[in-house]
Formats: sequence, C-alpha cells, structure tokens
Amino acid sequence: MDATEAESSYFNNYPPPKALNKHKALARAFIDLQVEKHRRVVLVTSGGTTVPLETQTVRFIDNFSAGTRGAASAEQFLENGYAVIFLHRQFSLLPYSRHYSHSTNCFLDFMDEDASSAIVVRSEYQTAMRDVLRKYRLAKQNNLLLVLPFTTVTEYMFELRALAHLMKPLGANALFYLAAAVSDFFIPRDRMAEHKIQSSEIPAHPNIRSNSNPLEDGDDVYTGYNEDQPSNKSKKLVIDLDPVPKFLHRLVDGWAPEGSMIVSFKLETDPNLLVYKARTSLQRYAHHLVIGNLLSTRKWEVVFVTPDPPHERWIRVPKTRRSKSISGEENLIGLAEGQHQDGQERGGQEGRQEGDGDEGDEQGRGLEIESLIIPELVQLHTQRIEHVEVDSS
Ligand code: 9Z3
Repeated sequence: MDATEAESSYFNNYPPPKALNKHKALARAFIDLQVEKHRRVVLVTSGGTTVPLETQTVRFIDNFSAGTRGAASAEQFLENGYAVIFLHRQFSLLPYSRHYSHSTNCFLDFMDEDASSAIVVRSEYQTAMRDVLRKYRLAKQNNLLLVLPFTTVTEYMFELRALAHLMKPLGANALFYLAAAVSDFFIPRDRMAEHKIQSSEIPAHPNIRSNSNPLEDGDDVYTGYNEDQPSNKSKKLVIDLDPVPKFLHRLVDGWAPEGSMIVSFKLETDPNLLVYKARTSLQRYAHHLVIGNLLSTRKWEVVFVTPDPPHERWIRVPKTRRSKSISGEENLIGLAEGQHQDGQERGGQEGRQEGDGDEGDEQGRGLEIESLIIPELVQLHTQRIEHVEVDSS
C-alpha cells in the first residue's frame, strides 16, 4: 500500500469529527483574511491526544501533555507578528488564559472583593494581568488567533489534514509547529468495542453478549477485539494496540502548501536516544526542523536538529532564569548533548546557546524557553521564505 492508499484507507474508516465542517469554515475565513493582510500564519498543535477504548467512549488512554509548550509558543508567535491557528486538545492550556487557569493558577486566587463588594484583581497581580489581558485583546481584536479543539488522535488527524489543505494559499508564509503529543498506538475502529468494556460478569441472558476472552487459567482478558466469547469472571484488561499511521510524510509531500515550513517535535525520556531519534525523524520525513526535548528537561532545554549546518543546536534557559518545575530534573540538563545511541558523549559544550535572560515573568515564574525558541524559529522561517522567493524568481 503506498502512502496515498494508506491515507484513504485510514480516513475512509472513520466518520469525520462532528465539528470539522464548522472548523473548516472558521479556518477558511481566518486564512483568507491573513492572505489579504500578507501575514505569516502558524498552525500550532498542542496538548495530548486520546485513544478511545470503546466507540461509545467511557474509557480512553491519554498522555501527560498539558499543552504548555503549544500555548506559550502561540503567545510568542503572536508577539512576532504571526497569525496563529491553535489546534489544541480540548481543555488543555490556552494562550493567555493559561496564566490564570487550571489548578496551578486558579483564577479565583487572583481575585478579591473591594470595599463596595465589586470583584477586582488583587493589587499584586494587576501589572502582570493587565499585560496579559492587553495582549489577548489585541490578538482577538485583530483576528490573529483562531482556537480549534480536538480530543482523539483520529480527530487530530482529520483536523490537521483539513487545515493544511486550507493553508495552501499561504505558500511559504505558512508554518507548521507540531507540538502536540500525538499517541503512537491506538485501537483501529474495526476492532473497537462499541459499548463499555465490562469489568465483571454479565448475567446469562440471550440478548447479552460479552466481548471478553477467557485465558487458560480462567481469567477474563479483553484484547481489544469484538469477540463472541462467553464471560467468566473478569480480572484483567489486556489491550492490543496498533501503531497510529504516520502522516508526517503526507503533510510534507501533499497536504501542506508548497514552500511552507514544517517543524515537528521529538520527545524522549532517554538522553542517549534524543538526538539520534530527532535526526532519524528529519531524515525519514525530509522536513525542515525537528525540535528535540526530554520529558524531564523540556522546560529548560531543547535541541534544534536541521538538515543544514550546524545540524544540532541547543537552546537553554540560563541557570538563574529557570523556573522551578516539580516534574523536571535539572541535573539532567546537558546530558543529551552530543550523545550517540550507544551513550558515548560527543561534542561537549559547543553549540550551547543561552538567552541573555533579560525577559521574564512578573510573577517570578522564570524565563520560558518558548521566548528563546520562537525568535530562532522565526529567523529560520524568514530564511526559508527568502530561499523559496529566490527559487521561484
Ligand atoms: C513535544 O515534544 C512537546 O514539546 C511536549 C510539550 C509534548 C513535550 P507540554 O504540553 O509538553 O508542554 O506539557 N511534542 C511532540 C511529542 C510527539 O508526540 N512527537 C512525536 C514523537 O516523538 C513525533 S510527531 O514521535
């Protein structure tokens, strides 16, 4: 099966997301406006994707991504004059409102009552909130931000494909920034249970059929198949997942506008693998940039892996400007640099690049690495646009 056949076979197997047509109409109008204004447009994908276990979904597999990278990057793109299509996992962090949402920054903690019982922002947060509010309103008023949600991995695929097609008129002014943590494994539709997977025995009844599958020791095991097996006493749930088809090459070779720039992320947990896997991804899909990051250091360092020299460039938040992170491990910073798959260190400190640290967060949250990543990326995008213009003249 070639790539186009694989694409049709996947997409024909699923009904499109219910909101797709509405999203397409919104995106078309948004893109038309940006084309008219000669603006650059970035599609930022953000947050995790779910993998449903049942068609009528009660349970699903999820991943860790909160959408910080995507939301913070979207703000930075807006600062740099881009219009942003923010394709995000529903209920993950959003640009601007992320500063006052979820349990880490519950908006109620920023509020107070004044003497006349009017609700006000507490005095210590006024400056920072005014700044965020102004930027948010500017983006909205100038139609620079389009926010579109998805939930499942399949919805994500449909949305990405449709948006990429719609972005065609943008040509080289289009940028794809794929920061969403996309599931690698899923249950294909043809072997997904329709109804809620049962955890206990279902009473014998002619109209009740179970999708459980007995093991030789008598434990019930559900494998992800719709099997016509009687249920005994359910104990285990074994899920049999297929790889999610990789559509990055379809994005590069077909969906995305000619001359556009495509940036993907590579996430690893093993420092020995990161650069190798990022390079492999770049070679496999022949796009323009892979940004590698480790789960435990992703807020403080990333590596730009490019087809052109210097091939590997580290971007780091200076030590004094690093935010404190509960899940992060600062002692792992630098470990993935110059590592080979065999774990041998190469390259030492060269290629390190640290921001000057003048920017920062007024609430003392440290410098966000996205404020270092995006300006670098904007430069690369500018170079690409110039290159494409020279080629076509
Ligand atoms: C990333 O690597 C993002 O930087 C994070 C951001 C998901 C780590 P948070 O949302 O985290 O700020 O908490 N995104 C891409 C991860 C991914 O799924 N990449 C695929 C892979 O590694 C390639 S497209 O195979």
